Amino acid sequence: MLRLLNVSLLRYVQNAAAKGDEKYPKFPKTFQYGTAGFREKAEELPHILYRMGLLAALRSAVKKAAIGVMVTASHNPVQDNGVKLCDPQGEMLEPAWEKIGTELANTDDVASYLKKIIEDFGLDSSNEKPFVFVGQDTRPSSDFLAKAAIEGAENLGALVRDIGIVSTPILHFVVASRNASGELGLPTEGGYFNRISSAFVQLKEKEGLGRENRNYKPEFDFDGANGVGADKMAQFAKMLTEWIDVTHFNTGEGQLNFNCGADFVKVQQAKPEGVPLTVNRRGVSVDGDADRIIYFYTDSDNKFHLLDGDKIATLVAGHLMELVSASGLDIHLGLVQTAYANGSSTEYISQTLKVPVACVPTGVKHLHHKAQEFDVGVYFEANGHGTVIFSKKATNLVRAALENPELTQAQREAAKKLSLFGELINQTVGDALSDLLLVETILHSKGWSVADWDNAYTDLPSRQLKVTVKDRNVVSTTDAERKCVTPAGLQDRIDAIVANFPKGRSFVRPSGTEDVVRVYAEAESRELADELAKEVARAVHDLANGTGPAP
Ligand code: 16G
Ligand code: MG
Repeated sequence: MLRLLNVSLLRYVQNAAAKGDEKYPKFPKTFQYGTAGFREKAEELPHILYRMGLLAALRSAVKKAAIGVMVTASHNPVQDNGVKLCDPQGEMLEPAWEKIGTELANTDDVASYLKKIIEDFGLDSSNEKPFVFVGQDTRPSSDFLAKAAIEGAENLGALVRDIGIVSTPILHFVVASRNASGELGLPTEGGYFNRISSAFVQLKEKEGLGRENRNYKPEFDFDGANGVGADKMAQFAKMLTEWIDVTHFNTGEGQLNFNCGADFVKVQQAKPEGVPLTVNRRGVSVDGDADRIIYFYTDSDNKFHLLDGDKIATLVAGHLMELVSASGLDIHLGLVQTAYANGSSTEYISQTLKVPVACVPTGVKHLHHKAQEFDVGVYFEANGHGTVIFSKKATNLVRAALENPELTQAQREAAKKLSLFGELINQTVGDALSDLLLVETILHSKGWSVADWDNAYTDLPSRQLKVTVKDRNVVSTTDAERKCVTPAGLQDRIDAIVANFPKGRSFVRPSGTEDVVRVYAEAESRELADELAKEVARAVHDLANGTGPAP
């Protein structure tokens, strides 16, 4: 019986490889499964998508669970596209399989490579068909590329469910939900909307406040980056009219991510185009696949304020910490950041909120992994990507507390809220829309305007630059990217430069998604931050074989 199934899988292999070679010939270039999967110009990708369909089918056979394939290049320009796989619990693909993905993408002999995977993992015992979900963003190239992935998976005998245009977090939710046997609700986009909106409404009703609360008003502007987030937010907004009043911008009338969206707002530190300037009104931007979120507003002095992932992390960690204390439960909450977190945020979280903070290298998987070490782990990158995860221990403690007669009414109420937050939050991956409703819930509960939130602490001015070099891999780092190891002498130079800047901090790292070295700097004033970044960029250019003119 076992051998028979193995033989049939191997029979699929020849055929699947041959069909792929014919229809999706390899683009002559070396590709790498990076921190966010493959990301390239769309026309280079068809064979990659087909092969990632094959890989998803095998991954599903290995895990005996549904796997996801998401076609997107997130915040990148519309001409780019990409693909990433999502593992059974909605987490990022396991690193060992990133390597397998890279090898499969580059091999000239697909059939032999597939056979090797089948043999290495002993894929002869599965009596269930592989199951693969495929989702795509709104890029014009996404439909064709998604079809290539579907073909790849089907040609290896997988059952494929094409869920069409969805945000990345919806794809992750659907995969996790299908593998959680009903615990998360239906494994569909509808199931996602229902779970999150129902938790949101219940939290609002529990608070027993009106639509408005002190300085909190339910109105805000939403910048959809001309991507998938626009349409999905419109659906939430329709379900939640009683509680939020959203004005939608960049809903698809303009170009995806062009002068708008979370990445633009964060990097340019400027309002997205298309959104009118209304003093002191909350604005929210998401990125092209709606897994990142940034808030912003302009004050009465015409000064632009950015409320990034750090501000969201502090708001969320602070609020959940209050609920944990009120519940009296033995739950340890911690926050995970990267070196990009503004120094003021780290100080505020550890000194004022008294929440333990960990720092890890850039990339969601590092944050997610570290957050799992806490009972409740809050993680956010400054760029607006993040979420909260509740451990089994925390979930069970909260669940038991709901019915525990020995607790006070107030303790049970706090536990109930924690439980609802656990449903409102998309725990599988950072989710702009779930994060948005999370922030709105907390601001409403506190009665805060966006300025009240912003005033919790003041960001140090920061600047990011990039330097093109001959080979970015000559720069290597340690201590969660805060110190650089090679090239020799660069860290000493950075230390010497930083010493001249009050409240100065700077680090450099090779990008995981672009062929550049990134420079981050913060200092006491805007001018000093800009100058510090420039001086460090010059040092990188000098010592790491910079190409082009010196910064
Ligand atoms: C990817 C990462 C993101 C990180 C960014 C850094 C995921 C899903 N995404 O987009 O977390 O902030 O890369 O880019 O892990 P960089 O290495 O080019 O600076
Ligand atoms: Mg994204």
